[in-house]
Amino acid sequence: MIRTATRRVDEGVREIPQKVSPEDSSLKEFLEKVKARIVIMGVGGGGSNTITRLNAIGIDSVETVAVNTDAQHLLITTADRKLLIGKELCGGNGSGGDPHIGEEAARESADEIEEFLSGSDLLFIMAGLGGGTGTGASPVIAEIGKRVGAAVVSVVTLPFTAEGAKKREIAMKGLAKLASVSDTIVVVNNDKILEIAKELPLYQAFFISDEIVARAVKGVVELVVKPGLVNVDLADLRNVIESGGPAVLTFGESDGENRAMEAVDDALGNPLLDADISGGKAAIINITSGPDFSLEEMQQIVETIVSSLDPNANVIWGARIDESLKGSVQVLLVVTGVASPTVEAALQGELREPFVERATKPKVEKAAKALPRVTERKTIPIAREVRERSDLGIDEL
Ligand SMILES: Nc1nc2c(ncn2[C@@H]2O[C@H](COP(=O)(O)OP(=O)(O)OP(=O)(O)O)[C@@H](O)[C@H]2O)c(=O)[nH]1
Ligand SMILES: [Mg+2]
Repeated sequence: MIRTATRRVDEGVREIPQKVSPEDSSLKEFLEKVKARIVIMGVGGGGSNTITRLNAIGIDSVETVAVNTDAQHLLITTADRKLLIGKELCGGNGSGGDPHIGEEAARESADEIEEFLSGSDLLFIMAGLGGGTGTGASPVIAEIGKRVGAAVVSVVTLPFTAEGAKKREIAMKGLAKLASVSDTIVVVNNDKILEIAKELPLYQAFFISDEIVARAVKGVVELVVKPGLVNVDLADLRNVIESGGPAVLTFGESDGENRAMEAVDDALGNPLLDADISGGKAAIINITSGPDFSLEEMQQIVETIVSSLDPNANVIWGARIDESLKGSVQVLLVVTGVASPTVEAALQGELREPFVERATKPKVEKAAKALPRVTERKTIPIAREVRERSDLGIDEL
C-alpha cells in the first residue's frame, strides 16, 4: 500500500496541474511589494573584488553595490551600483592605506550611502580588513545600515601574515569596531586558506578568499529569495542574525553512500572555521538535495547539528529540492553567538588600546578644510596632502 501511495505521490508531484486563480495576479503584486530588499555592499578593493566574483557566479534578487575611495578600481568592478565615497577628501585616488581616511570618506558620503541603503531589510557588508577604505568605511556603513532598519551582517577577511604586522594591526582594530556595530560578523582568516594550499601565489589565494565569501553570502541570500519545500523566510533569518555576535557560515556537501552525515562532517570540519560552534545560540540549517533525498537523512542532518550547539539554541531549518542535485546533498549552516577567539582578541585589544580615530578626526577635518578644494586640484588628493604635510604621519596630527 505504501509503495502504491509513494508511486502516486511521486507521479502527483510531477503532474500537479497549474491552475490560474483570479487572486494570483494580485498576490503576485502584493509579494512584489513586500519583497525583502537585500543589499550586498563590497567596501574597498578586496570587498569590491568579492562583488565582482559574486556577479560572476550569479546572484538573483539582490542589489550588489561596490563602494570605494578609488575611482579606477570602481571602474573595473562588476556591480549593479557603484558609489565613489570621499570625493573631496580622496579625490578618487584611494585612502592611501589609512583607515582614518577611509572612515572620514564614508562620513563625507554618509547621505549618499543612506540613500543607497534606505528601505533595505538585510545588509551584507563585505571587506578585506587591513587597508584604509574597507577597514575605515565599513563600520560607518554598518551604522547607517542599522539606522535605516536593516539587519547587518559583516563578512570580512583578515590579511595574510605575509602582508605584514601593520596590516594585521589595522585589521584587528577595524574588526573590533565593525563587530561592535554589526548585528553579526563572520571572519575569514586568510592564513587558514594557506594552511590548506601552502603553495599558492597571493593573487590565487585572494581569489579563493573571494570565492569563499561570495559563495557563503549567496547561500544565505538564497535561503530567503528561493522558495523551499520547508521554507526559511526573512523573519527567520533576521531572528538568527539579530540574536547577534560572531557567526559562522559554512557549507558541506556529499554524494557519497552516507551522504547526509558526510555533508554535515564536511560543513563542521571546514578548516576555515574560525570559531567554536558548541556554544552557538542560534542557527539556520538549510538542506538542498536532489528529489531522491529521504526524510530520515534530513532528520539525521538536523539532529547531528543541533546536538553540537548550545542545548537552548534557537534552530531554524529549511529544505529545498534542486533537480540538478540528483544523488547529492548540500548543507548550509549559519550559527550565531559562537565563541570566536579572533573577534574576542580584537575586542580585548580595543579595550586596552582605544581606537584613535575619534581623537584625530576633528584634526583631520580641520586640516582638510584648510586645504584648497579637491575639484580645483585634480592631481593631489587632500588625504595624501594631509599626510604629506605632517612629518609625524596621520596618527599624530
Ligand atoms: N578577498 C580578497 N581580499 C583582498 C583582495 N585584495 C586585497 N585583499 C585583502 O584586503 C585587505 C585590504 O586591501 P584592499 O581591500 O585592497 O584595501 P582597501 O580597503 O581598498 O583600502 P585602501 O586601498 O588602502 O584605501 C588586504 O590587506 C588583503 O588582505 C582581493 O582581491 N580579494
Ligand atoms: Mg583600495
